[in-house]
Formats: sequence, structure tokens, C-alpha cells
Amino acid sequence: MKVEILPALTDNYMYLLIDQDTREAAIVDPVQPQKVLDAVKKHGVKLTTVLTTHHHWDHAGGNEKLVKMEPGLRVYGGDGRVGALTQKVSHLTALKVGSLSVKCLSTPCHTSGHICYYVTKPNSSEPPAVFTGDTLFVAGCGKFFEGTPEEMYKALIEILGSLDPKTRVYCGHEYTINNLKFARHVEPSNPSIQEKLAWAKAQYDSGEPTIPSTIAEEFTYNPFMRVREKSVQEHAGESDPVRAMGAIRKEKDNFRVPKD
Ligand SMILES: N[C@@H](CCC(=O)N[C@@H](CS)C(=O)NCC(=O)O)C(=O)O
Ligand SMILES: [Zn+2]
Repeated sequence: MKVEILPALTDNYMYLLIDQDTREAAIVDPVQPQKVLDAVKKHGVKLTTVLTTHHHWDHAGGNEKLVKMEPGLRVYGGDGRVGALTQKVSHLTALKVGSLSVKCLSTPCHTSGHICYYVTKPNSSEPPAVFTGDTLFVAGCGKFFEGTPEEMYKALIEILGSLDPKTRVYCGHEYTINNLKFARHVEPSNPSIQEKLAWAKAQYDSGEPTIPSTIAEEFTYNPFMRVREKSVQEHAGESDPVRAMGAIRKEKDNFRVPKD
């Protein structure tokens, strides 16, 4: 499989997922349809599928326009509020993009109908990919607009955390530097955070994305994936991981990001 990263709006990402065997493609969160069609043309692939992570306009707001420009697309999502939806999915719904297998993972919390899409290539050693929208970001997670700390714990630790550790993580926004500055505030002596922050600043300076990470890496620096660690629980003043999740999310909602 090939994943082309398509930056959109100010800090969103769309992703063109290509099955190289069949030249069939899917687009994740096509908020800027013309940009999508330009990439489809450049790669000479057949776009058949839209994978929508959640209904917010900066993710689903291009669906209606894209299906007008490209009739016949299958539009997947987990929420009736997703524009131009043709197939409503739920937890563990399976679908195909060419020869690629896609498994839908229900991860409510940022929104109640949020879906992550886990992609594998059968009978191959290629690492899987997961499109996490605004559930899991590199070194962070989405705000809890329609959910609870229990739900985010389940999403990050039990569902995404049990995927193949080599899985590439493709998230909905470029928030990595700000997230790592908060991570550093939570765990000032975690060297993985310092290293990733230095790398992320270098990427930013050369105009490159910080996407993808991996599930294994997230467990080393993402405070929301580390709520079972003593260091995070001590910072949160909570010895229960779900309560620690709630406490650090509340703290990040009010965090003033330092300049460096
Ligand atoms: N622009 C701000 C945040 C804007 C915002 O609230 N974004 C939503 C997703 S559209 C969110 O869940 N952010 C996660 C967070 O702020 O930790 C940033 O750079 O962090
Ligand atoms: Zn968003």
C-alpha cells in the first residue's frame, strides 16, 4: 500500500490510500476535493472510496462537493451527521479498497460517531496503517467534545493500543510540536519526548510533516497513551489511569504552549 499525505486547510491532513496491485484508491477526510482529484490524477489511480473519520466540517466538509465532482463514490462513516454518507459503519465493519483490507474501529469521545480505519495488506509483511482522525494525534489526542475519559482510555489503550506495534499512525492534524510541549510538561525527564520534539521542530523548519508515527512510538512519548505509567499518574495526582486521562485532558484544554 502507498499513503500520500495531502496537507489541507491550515493544519489538517487528508490521506490518499493507494492499493498498488489494483490501482484502486480511497481518500480519508477529503475536505479539499480539488486537491484530492489533482492527486488522484497525478498517481493515475481509480478513486472509489471515501473514509470519513468524523462529522466535523474540517474533516467531512468536502464530502458533498467531492461526490458531485466524482459521482458513484462509496462514502463511509460512523455518524449520520457525515455529509453524503452512503454506507454507515460500526465497530469491526470490514471493507476492501482493491486488495487492501480495512477494519473500522469505533472510537467515540471526540465525537460520538468517530471511526478509525485500520488497513492491512493480506499475505504480506507490509506494516499496517491506521487513520486516526481526531482520536489519536502524534503525541496527543482529540478534545473530549462528546465523550468521557473512560471512552478515550478504551480507544487509545484497549483498541488502538492493541494493534500491531509497527502500525503507521496517520492522524487528522499537524499538532505534533504543541502536543510534545505539553508531553514535556507532564514528563520533564522523559528522553523520548525531548528527542521527538527536536526532530519535530527540524521537520517543521524544512516544511515536512511529522506523520506517520507508529503505535509503538506513541507509547514512549504520548501522555494520553501513558496514563498507566507512574510518572504520568504522579503529575496528574491520580493513581487510576482513567482518572489520570481525565485530569491531563482537562489540563491540556487550558495549557498555554510555551514559545520553545
Ligand atoms: N489549534 C489548536 C487546537 C484546535 C482544536 O481544538 N482542535 C481540535 C481538533 S479540530 C482538538 O481536538 N485538538 C486537540 C488538542 O487541542 O489537544 C492546536 O494547535 O492545538
Ligand atoms: Zn479536526
